[in-house]
Amino acid sequence: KQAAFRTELSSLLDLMGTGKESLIFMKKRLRRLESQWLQAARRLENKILDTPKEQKLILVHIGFLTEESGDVFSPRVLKGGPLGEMVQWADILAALYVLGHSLKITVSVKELQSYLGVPPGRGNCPLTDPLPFDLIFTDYHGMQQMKQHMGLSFRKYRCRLRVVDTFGTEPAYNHEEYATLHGYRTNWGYWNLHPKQFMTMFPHTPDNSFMGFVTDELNNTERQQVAQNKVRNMAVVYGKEAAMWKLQGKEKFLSVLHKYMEIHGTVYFETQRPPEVPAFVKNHGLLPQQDLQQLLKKAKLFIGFGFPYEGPAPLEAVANGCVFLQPLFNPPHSSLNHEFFRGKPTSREVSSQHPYMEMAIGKPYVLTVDYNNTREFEAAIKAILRSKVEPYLPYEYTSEGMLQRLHAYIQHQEFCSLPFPSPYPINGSQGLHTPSMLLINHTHLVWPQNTPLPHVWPPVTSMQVWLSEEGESCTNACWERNLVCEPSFFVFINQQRLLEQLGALCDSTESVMSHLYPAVSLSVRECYLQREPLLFSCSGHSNKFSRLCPCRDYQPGQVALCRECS
Ligand code: U2F
Repeated sequence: KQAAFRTELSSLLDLMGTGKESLIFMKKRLRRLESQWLQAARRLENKILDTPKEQKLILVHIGFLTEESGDVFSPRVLKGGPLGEMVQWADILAALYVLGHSLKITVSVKELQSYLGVPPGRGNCPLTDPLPFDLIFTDYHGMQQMKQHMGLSFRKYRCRLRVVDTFGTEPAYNHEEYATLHGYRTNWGYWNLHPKQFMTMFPHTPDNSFMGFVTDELNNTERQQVAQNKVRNMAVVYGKEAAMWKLQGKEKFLSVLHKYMEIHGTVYFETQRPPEVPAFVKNHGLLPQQDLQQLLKKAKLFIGFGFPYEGPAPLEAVANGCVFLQPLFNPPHSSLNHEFFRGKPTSREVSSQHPYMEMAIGKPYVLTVDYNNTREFEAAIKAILRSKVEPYLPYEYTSEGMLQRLHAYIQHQEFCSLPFPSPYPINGSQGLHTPSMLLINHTHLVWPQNTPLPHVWPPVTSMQVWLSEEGESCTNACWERNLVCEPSFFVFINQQRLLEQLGALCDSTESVMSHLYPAVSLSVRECYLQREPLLFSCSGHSNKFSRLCPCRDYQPGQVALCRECS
């Protein structure tokens, strides 16, 4: 059946259930952004007239909101607790619905069981085949619940899962046996999914799929109003919970800031002003999203104290014409050295409060400075007072951008036809005597004759192959060339001949299970190929190796899609 893009969101609200504060927050957001979603759908529809639009049956099971997982989020919605995940789930629901798919939504294990066909009271009964959904969007909590309640069929159907995972899961942590043997075991990882089944809030690692969320878009009238009403010396502090204001040395830089600007906050409080918030700060209390947007439209500066990491608010601030000022982390924070990231299935190094803002957006919208250096901090404030910036929002965070990306994933990403999790046809040197050649930019891609090319998306024609510097990851090697690492292409390039074409000398070549391979150790002329496809990793790096990297091009403002992807 064809998916027809929808022209209303109100029936979605009826599918969502009631009661929880989190659901109320999400529904309010959906109502507020309804016309933005619908307009975006019309625009996208006109752009992709010729692409396939198969309607999918989709189950959305939001595990972190279930009572069975403790639901610690709902009671904190009105108290300054995390809202980023709710923002994202509301937007995922909107996008799936507007794209015309058939949805079932659950926030309880009981409903989950009924949708999966498990009779009540028979917790671990294997599900009756076939699974009545093409796709299941869930999170780590939800996945755990499904594993418990689906019995054996969980393994069979896990290729249909899409796991919304804020900070991401790197391949080394995802592969159960490898993670256990090599110290990558965490609270979350080791599910042996295809790493692209994990979908992140920001494009953290190309090993996962970038899901994202959306931000309010300004029309021309609103842009003009923003230009007219900006208060040059007004700053809003990022942090809706008093604890976020506890940063060491905060008094010093707040007083510097106060010399130049009027400081506003949106910190939750019950009866009294929280002691962490200095008296000269005008605290509005936690605001409804819409009112926060209005405040940001007036403010010139949105300033972060280092926590929360990587939330939606800085993007909203810049979209409303603020400059975002944030602390640089030196050394970077990661699961190896910071409590917040400990136990998360990634070793990503977080170089500032919000690396996406720092690297994908940057100056003049985002300034990242060392807050311990008062001179640098003060210089940044002065520069902001002088600067003139327009509201800015990358395409990938607009409703159209999110619809485009999710549409492409739903129509093209396919993890069930891969042997799961056993290997794709991996060829060491044995296939190279009768190769067929494909010319990909500067390299010859070799694939043994009579072996079908595995189905991949994005199309392999967007590929360029490079050798990284020693110690460098493929993520960085590609990024330096204004390209993105594309893990789906590793399967094509896992070949000694390609390493040699790029200048590696291979006195020996071994095929090994490691998230660092394919790679070469240049000094000892040892080449290594990958034996386990689930371990192909853009993020892996080690000082000993130059990595063989599959890069691809991308659309400006939409890093998830190659230039010819739709
Ligand atoms: C992030 O979670 P947070 O909820 O702390 O992220 P924020 O960037 O602070 O904001 C989330 C939303 O809260 C809204 C604002 C944002 O869309 O419009 N809001 C509001 O409605 N009223 C206010 O007064 C202030 C903000 C991240 F998203 C999570 O994934 C992480 O777990 C968490 C910790 O790093 O940070």
